Amino acid sequence: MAVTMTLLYSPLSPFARKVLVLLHATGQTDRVKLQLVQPAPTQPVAELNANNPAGKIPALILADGSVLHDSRVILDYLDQQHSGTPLIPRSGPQRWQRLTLASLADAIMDAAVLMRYESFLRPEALRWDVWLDGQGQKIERALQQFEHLATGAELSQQLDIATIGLGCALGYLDLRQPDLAWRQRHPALADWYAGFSQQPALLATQPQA
Ligand SMILES: N[C@@H](CCC(=O)N[C@@H](CS)C(=O)NCC(=O)O)C(=O)O
Repeated sequence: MAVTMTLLYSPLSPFARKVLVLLHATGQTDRVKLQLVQPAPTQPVAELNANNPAGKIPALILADGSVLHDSRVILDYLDQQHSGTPLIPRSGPQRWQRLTLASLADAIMDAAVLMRYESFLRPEALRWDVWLDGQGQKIERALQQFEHLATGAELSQQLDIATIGLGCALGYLDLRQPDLAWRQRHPALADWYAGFSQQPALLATQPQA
C-alpha cells in the first residue's frame, strides 16, 4: 500500500492515538506517514496552524493537500477507506448511540488535557483549584456512566468508535492523571480495560511518557 497521507500527531495525544488505533485495526498503517508535532496553547507550531487553524493535533493531510481535522472527522474518513466491518455503524440507532459514547470518551480526554495544561503549563501562582476540580468532576461523571455500562455487561471487548475512544481516554488518565486512581471507584470498568488494553491495536499504540 502506498503512503499517500501525512498525520500530524504526537504519540502522547489520546486524540491522535484514536487515529493510530483505527489505522492498526483496519490494516491501514502503511498508507500514512507520521509527522511528530508537539503543540500547546502556549507553544504554537506554525506548520500545524497552517494546516489546522485551531492549532490542534491530530490533523490528516490527504494526497491532494487538503486537510482533515479533528479526530472525529479523521476517524470517520479512514473508516470509509477499508473493506472490513465499519467501526462506526453507518446508520440506525446504533450509529447515534455509539457516536454519543465516543463523544463522552472525548470529553474525558478534553478534561484531562485541560487538567494537564493547568497543572503543567500554567504558572503555579495562577492556578485555580476550583476549575481543576470541575474538570475532575466531568471525568468522574463520565467514568460513572461507563462503569454502569460495564457493570451491566454492555461494554463489549470489540473495537469500535466508542470502545476505541474509551480505551484511549483511560490510557491517557493512566499516563497523565494517575492520582485520580479511577480503578478504585470503577472496578467493572477496570476489568473491562484490563482485557481491552491487551488488543494488538492498543498494545501497538501505547503512550510512553
Ligand atoms: N477535538 C479535538 C481535540 C484535539 C486536542 O485537544 N489535541 C491536543 C493534544 S492532545 C492539542 O493539540 N492541543 C494543543 C492546543 O490546544 O493548543 C480532536 O478530537 O482532535
